[in-house]
Amino acid sequence: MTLAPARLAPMANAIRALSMDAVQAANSGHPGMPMGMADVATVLYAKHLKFDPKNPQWADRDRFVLSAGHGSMLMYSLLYLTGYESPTIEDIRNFRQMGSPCAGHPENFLLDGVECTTGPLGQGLAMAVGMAMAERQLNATFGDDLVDHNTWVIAGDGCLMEGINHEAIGLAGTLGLGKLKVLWDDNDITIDGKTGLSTSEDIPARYRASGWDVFSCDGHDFADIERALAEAAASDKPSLVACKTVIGKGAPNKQGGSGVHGSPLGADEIVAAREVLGWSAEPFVIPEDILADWRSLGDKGAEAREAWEARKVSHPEAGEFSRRMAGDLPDTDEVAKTFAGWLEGDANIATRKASENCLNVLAPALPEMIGGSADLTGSNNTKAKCQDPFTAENYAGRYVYYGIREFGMAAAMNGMALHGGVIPYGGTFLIFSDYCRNAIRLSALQQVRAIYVLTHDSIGLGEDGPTHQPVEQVMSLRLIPNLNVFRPADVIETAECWNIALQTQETPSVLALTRQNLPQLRTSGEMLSARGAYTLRAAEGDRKVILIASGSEVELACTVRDELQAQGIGADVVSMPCMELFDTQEEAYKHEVLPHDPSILKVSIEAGTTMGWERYTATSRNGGLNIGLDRFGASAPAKDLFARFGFSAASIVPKVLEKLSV
Ligand SMILES: Cc1ncc(C[n+]2csc(CCOP(=O)(O)OP(=O)(O)O)c2C)c(N)n1
Ligand SMILES: [Mg+2]
Repeated sequence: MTLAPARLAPMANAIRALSMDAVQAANSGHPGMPMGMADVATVLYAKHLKFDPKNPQWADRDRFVLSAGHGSMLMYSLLYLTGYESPTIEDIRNFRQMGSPCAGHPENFLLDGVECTTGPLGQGLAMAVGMAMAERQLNATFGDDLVDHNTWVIAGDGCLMEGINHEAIGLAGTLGLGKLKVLWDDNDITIDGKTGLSTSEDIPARYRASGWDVFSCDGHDFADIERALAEAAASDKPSLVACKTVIGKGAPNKQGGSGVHGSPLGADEIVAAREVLGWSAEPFVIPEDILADWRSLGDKGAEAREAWEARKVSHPEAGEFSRRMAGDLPDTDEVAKTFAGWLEGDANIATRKASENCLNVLAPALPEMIGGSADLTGSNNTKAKCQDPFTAENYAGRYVYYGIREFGMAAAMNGMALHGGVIPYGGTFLIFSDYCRNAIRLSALQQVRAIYVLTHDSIGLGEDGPTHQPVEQVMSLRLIPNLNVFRPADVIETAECWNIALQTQETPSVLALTRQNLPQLRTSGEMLSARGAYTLRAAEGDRKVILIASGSEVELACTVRDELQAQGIGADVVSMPCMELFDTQEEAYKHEVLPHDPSILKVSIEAGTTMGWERYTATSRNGGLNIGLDRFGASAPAKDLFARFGFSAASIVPKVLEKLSV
């Protein structure tokens, strides 16, 4: 069924009415963007978007990303109008209230039809790049019959102004992601006023220079919108459609100004808008004929989905495709056997190298793993031998050269993970986690399995000096909820941490890995890292001290222990590769590893910020001891730095003895 322009106008006005009424009821929210982009969104849903509201998780649906997340009422209106089970009209009435899935900004974990969480400007579009990458990768693997869909984005001036936009479109252009289509709400307005206050950029020229096609239209002329969207859809390049719009279109006295960006219109202006729009229905009531037109779009999607189901039935790889899309891991018995065999070894290697060894076992067994690095492949050791580059010429490749685009990489990884069917991991130096921190935060908030391989994890990287030496990064990443931060101590823990990261579907992981070699400390035990912390060396005789360490400092803790034992002082070494996992253990286990026994001295050792370690050491003799680094490092060989900053048995043992003596 094709809807004539005369039918589209009232459909768009339904979005406007819901948006202004919901924002008014909540006395908070952003009416300007949904009202301005209502016409464009209506054409997109009516003429292009492939979706089935009754099967929101259908694998071959088009992905739609509202990158301008503040316009969340546009998203909620579209989902309700097209007939998704959720949100209901009641949910929309409760926009922004406790318990409503119609949250302030769209949250992927609250609504099926929301592909990703948006609101931090720029990241939605950058995640869409990842979705389009996953689509092409799976298409190259499973063919057009199973995977062939577009990724559509609505983005505002803010999304295009953010620095991450440069990274995202550069990557998309280079990779030739022709199925990515961005509709730009070109309204010349941001919060502070006219865009001209802060930018004079020629955006179409920038996109063209990055390998994109650029189209434009009058965003309030249905025929013109249709033409531009059809041109974009037909292009084999990633495409930008500049949609010239009026923010708050339909609010006669307020449209076109920054005042409608993020404030309710007010009762009088809503009356005036109803007049202009010819909208006489009560708030939250959509006239039946208009709702029927919207719902008919959903029915059209059902046909496309059924045709796809029919193709899938006869597809030889259907089972494997379903497994990958469900996010289930394949049989990994062989991997487990290989890793178990390493216990027999004596590997004196950096954990970044250990991670590479893991990848050379994991990547062949898990074809869904898509690796990459932000131009540090040889340093992050992220490329497995079996992986070919993922390029415009070879979408079957499984290794992405992200370039020096940490933020763009992390956002793309989120998009890939959200798309499903692939497990993204990507590397950079740990110090540059700050460049992509908000995307790591969004991995955690969105509950996706993205795995960050962050190497050169302390002053142990040596000569590059304090600009490159993480001090506060490991602890500050631990502050992010629902993020597992792993700092393995040797090859065995590295393999265990990789395993856990892959098995944890709804929590992203950081692997903080060393540049410098570390001896193998473990020759027995199975998946001990899954407990977060465990007793690696038990005290001989009376236990007086517990040394708790992570990563490269576990070796040092073992040396300190041996010296204490030589003086007749019983000491445990607890290796703590993951605080978050330890904190979730049952009390009895936690008490066994770190007893609340004031007669025992607990000492933490980690070459980074000490703040945060007190919670494991404070319940101990004389308040415990925290060995760490609360200042910037320096340029020197690693061994000199460790000695200079007190990471030696010679420095630590006397401190322990002193604490024991008082
Ligand atoms: C990274 C980030 N910085 C700042 C904000 C706060 N903010 C929300 S919307 C907005 C203005 C965006 O302008 P535009 O995209 O043109 O939206 P419009 O006003 O046209 O709806 C700002 C600064 C944000 N959400 N994310
Ligand atoms: Mg704007």
